[in-house]
Amino acid sequence: MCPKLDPVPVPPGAAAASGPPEAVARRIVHLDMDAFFASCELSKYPELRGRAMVVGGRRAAHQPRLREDGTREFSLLRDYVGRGVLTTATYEARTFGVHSGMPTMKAARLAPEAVLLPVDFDLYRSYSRRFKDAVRSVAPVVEEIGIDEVYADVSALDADAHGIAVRLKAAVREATGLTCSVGIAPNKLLAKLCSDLQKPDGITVVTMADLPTRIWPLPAARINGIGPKASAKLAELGIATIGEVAARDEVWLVERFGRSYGRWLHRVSHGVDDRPVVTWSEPVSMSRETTFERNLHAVRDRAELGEVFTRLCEQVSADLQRKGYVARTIGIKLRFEDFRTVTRDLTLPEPIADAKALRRTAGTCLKRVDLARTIRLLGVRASALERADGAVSEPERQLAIDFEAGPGPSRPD
Ligand code: DCP
Ligand code: MG
Repeated sequence: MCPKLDPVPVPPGAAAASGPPEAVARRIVHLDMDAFFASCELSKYPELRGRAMVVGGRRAAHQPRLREDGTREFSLLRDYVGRGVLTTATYEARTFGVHSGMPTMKAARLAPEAVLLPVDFDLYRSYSRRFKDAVRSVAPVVEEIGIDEVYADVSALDADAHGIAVRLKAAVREATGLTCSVGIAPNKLLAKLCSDLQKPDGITVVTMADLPTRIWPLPAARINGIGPKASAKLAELGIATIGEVAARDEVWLVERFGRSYGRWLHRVSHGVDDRPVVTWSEPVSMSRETTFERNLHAVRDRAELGEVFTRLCEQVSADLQRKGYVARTIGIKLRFEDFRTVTRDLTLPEPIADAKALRRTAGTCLKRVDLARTIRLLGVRASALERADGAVSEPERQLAIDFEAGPGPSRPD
């Protein structure tokens, strides 16, 4: 394990959260694991190294089979039939145009010889814990933002940015055997943008002086918070890159995107972001959803639908209990055969986490939906979370999403 770097003296309390006065330059890391689920799988099946491989679905039929001679037989994408989507792909598979979120059948047309593996979330969670602990062994302030990424505030470390990145990568590699990509910049926004610039196994250090050359040429949609709606509107206005957003003045953006989002666009396009790195944040909601192999009908497939519904409630309940939360609002999400999506929720007088209570409440929500059409997707969500030990949860800090959060499909967790 890498030794901790000696921090330079900091005022009391400064290590709990970053965000020193603006005059003090900060140094923020964004670290993101490379092809995370696929890389975890490679540690189980090292013979697949160098081969195109994708991860998706849960089918037992796609588990590798041990042959008599001790070698393993893997499923290939070309044999896949179904409606699943990929969680990720190795960089070898990406050369065929395959990527996260792509329907598996489409990926099969692009890379028929690629190996297909089912997901193994327990394995990914265990690697996630290990790499995050490794980052904490080097950096004093770490914020977990997803299963395979973290921010760290390394302003207090007495070493150059590149040296810190090398140490972080070495610690992660030693703990997991996996590679990651690191961006170091004066704030979270720029760190996240630049960790992606030299993937995989990259180190990218960006300063404010690099904004015109490194950041402005990037597509505006690369900024976390510029989603499909805002991108489409920017495109209508003839704006494709971050630099083209930055070239417009604030008033022009506010006139077209509203006060809050317009101002935010102006700030982020100039690389401004004062959000601190927080060591811990409360989740807003917990949800589970599933897309069926074939569309199910509320009456004709009642038993199967009921089983899946109960399992989703049990999973949400287990998630809540494992993480120590109770929820006051329980909701459901349905996507019909025509891709129309509806949600319903119910807020209870007392918070719950128990699977049976969750199932009962979600069932009440389901009764409020017209179930004439067949269903593609079913989801269950618990929100208005409170800590089971009585502490009140705070909304998670978010980037400005006012513009995106308007009418339209609900945002994923
Ligand atoms: N993931 C998923 N569905 C998606 C996107 C991602 O299930 N649509 C999962 C699988 C990924 C993990 O989250 O391995 C991390 O997501 P990333 O976007 O960081 O993608 P990768 O780590 O796979 O690749 P990269 O090297 O581009 O970071
Ligand atoms: Mg990743």
